[in-house]
Amino acid sequence: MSYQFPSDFLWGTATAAHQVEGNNINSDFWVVEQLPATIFAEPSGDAIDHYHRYPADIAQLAELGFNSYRFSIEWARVEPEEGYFSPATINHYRRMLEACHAHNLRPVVTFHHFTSPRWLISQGGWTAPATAEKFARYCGHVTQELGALIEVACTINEANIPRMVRILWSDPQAAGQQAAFLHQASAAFGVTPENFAPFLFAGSEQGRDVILDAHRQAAAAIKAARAALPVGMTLALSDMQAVPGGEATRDRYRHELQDIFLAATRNDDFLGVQTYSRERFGPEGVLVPEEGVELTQMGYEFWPQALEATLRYAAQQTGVPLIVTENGIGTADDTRRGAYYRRALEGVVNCLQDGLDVRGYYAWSAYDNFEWMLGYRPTFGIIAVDRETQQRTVKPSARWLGEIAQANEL
Ligand code: GCO
Repeated sequence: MSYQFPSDFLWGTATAAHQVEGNNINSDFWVVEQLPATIFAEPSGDAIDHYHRYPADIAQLAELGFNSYRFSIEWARVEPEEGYFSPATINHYRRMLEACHAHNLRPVVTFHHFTSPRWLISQGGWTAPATAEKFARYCGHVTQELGALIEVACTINEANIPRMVRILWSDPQAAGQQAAFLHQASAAFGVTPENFAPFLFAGSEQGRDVILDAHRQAAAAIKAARAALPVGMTLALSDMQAVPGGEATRDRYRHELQDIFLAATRNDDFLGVQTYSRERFGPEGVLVPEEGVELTQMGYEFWPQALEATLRYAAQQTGVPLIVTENGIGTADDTRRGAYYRRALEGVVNCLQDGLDVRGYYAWSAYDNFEWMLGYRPTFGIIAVDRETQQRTVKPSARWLGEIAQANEL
């Protein structure tokens, strides 16, 4: 029994500037990737040279059958020095947006996807309250210049992930390496280790409050520049499950890592839901993956049904329209990627059939790309890239997803 998606359903793939463009040299991540004590497996370098190769890349995504493309505009390129907004960089992203329209790909733009300008970190980064206004100023400028070409605006990618890094993923075994890294990194920006706050390091309650204020101010600045532009944030939402006796613990973690952020989206035009797997909680906290469950390259459980669960939870908690702005799997086996996407999309169909307002689906990622601290090892792309030659190779999962998108039917 096939299912016909709503006629205006958005079908796309997602990328992030730092992970695909290359040579993001004014960003905080570029600096820390080069440190002797870096926690990055390798530097991002040229990435997949999407900054120059986007015309052919965008044409290829359209040819596969997608009708939208989610990408991020890089603040560190737009405003390399505080108060200097580069016209050449704005025109670069204008050309990207025009290329999307030329190929009938509706552009979904993320204004911040983990990386920030170096100068912001030297001023206290994402735990400094003044950052909210500086971020809003950047968002307002970009929207003044490019808003007419943008269809959907995501202010901040995964506003809750710094809290997840701090609360869920801190690794006591890595404390020594992290201390050496923190010492070198904070010195590189002329701040104390306590004031070193790139986005992923702003996991304190203060950082959370600055990030949420930045979202609110940015949304207002975007609306002031272009009232008709739908604005929201995206959140990392795993399906948080409790084993018997773990309910109270799960509720406590879910409140800190999801509910507080979900509540902050209730006046937005949409919420971007980004789901990869589930997390199980016992009375003492998060549990290791369940015995016998297949694992992905990231060590996550192969759990595509998590998407339906998080969509239902987000709908119940926010009441706003939802867009799946990221969903996918790091795997070297593209047949497992295809199986994952089919099951995840079946979950989206279940939600739509129950009347949930889900407006689009974006596979993470269009390309194998720079997976942050893990470097290029994890492969999330539906298109492979040989980084020696920058040759793109479409995987079977890309053709299958593109056909679903073109037919608008599963
Ligand atoms: C994130 C980011 C992406 C990741 C993807 C795979 O959720 O961390 O949005 O940049 O690459 O999720 O981990």
